[in-house]
Amino acid sequence: MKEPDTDQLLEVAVSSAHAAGDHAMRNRMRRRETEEVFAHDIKLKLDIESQEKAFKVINDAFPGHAVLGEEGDMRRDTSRPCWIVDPIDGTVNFSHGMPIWCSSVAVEINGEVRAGCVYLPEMDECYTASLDQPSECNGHRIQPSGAASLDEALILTGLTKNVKANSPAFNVFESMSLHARKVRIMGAAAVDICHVASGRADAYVETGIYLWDVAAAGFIARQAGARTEVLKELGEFKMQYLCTNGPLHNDIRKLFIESA
Ligand code: LIP
Repeated sequence: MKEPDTDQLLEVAVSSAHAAGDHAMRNRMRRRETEEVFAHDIKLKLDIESQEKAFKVINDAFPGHAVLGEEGDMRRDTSRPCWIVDPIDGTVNFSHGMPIWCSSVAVEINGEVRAGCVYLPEMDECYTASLDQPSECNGHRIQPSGAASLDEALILTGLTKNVKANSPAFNVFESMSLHARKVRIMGAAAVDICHVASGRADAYVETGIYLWDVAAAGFIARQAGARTEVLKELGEFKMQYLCTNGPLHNDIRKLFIESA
């Protein structure tokens, strides 16, 4: 199969993320219609509908490509270009009417991301990058912060839906909070990682995050000059993941590993 042009991949990633995000946004009065409810998470009807919107854009443009989405279709086909979609990252935020959520679309060829888009409809921000184009937010170049010492760092993290009493995530939170200026849980991993890419935050770390949460945003962050690392693979697309501005990487990695 002839490799598609990178500009075209980016264009489709952007259209697909907009199709998902705009659908959720237009239907936000239905944000409490649940498909499944868990103790610390929910799946919405709009998650599923928005993923269908994103997949349609991809399938129309590239009928031969594979798709992998948070909602259901769980195969990572590396024999052909594979699109990785999270139609609503930050579903709980979205469902409560908090504006921090996004639609995330990345495309991989031979297991490497070539283009990605993270779109925040309510914040009117669209983060993009491709192998040929730098990381941008709404068409403006972005870059990570230059913070080099932990005591000036703003670190973002999250709590997996499987959180339990005495979960290592609480130890990590405590230890980071005691060393950094602030630790925040904003509720949408892809948004957090884009904040590291654009210098609003200095690092993001989480255990139990999924490939579709990090595929586009991690690529955007790397193309902006940030550093990303899968600290541990946890199976079924789940992982322990770190993204930093670069200078803080080793210190935060060490702190995380010591406290997790
Ligand atoms: C969620 C995240 C959130 C994280 C959760 C979860 P969803 O994704 O982005 O920040 O802490 O582990 O994965 O379920 O809203 O797409």
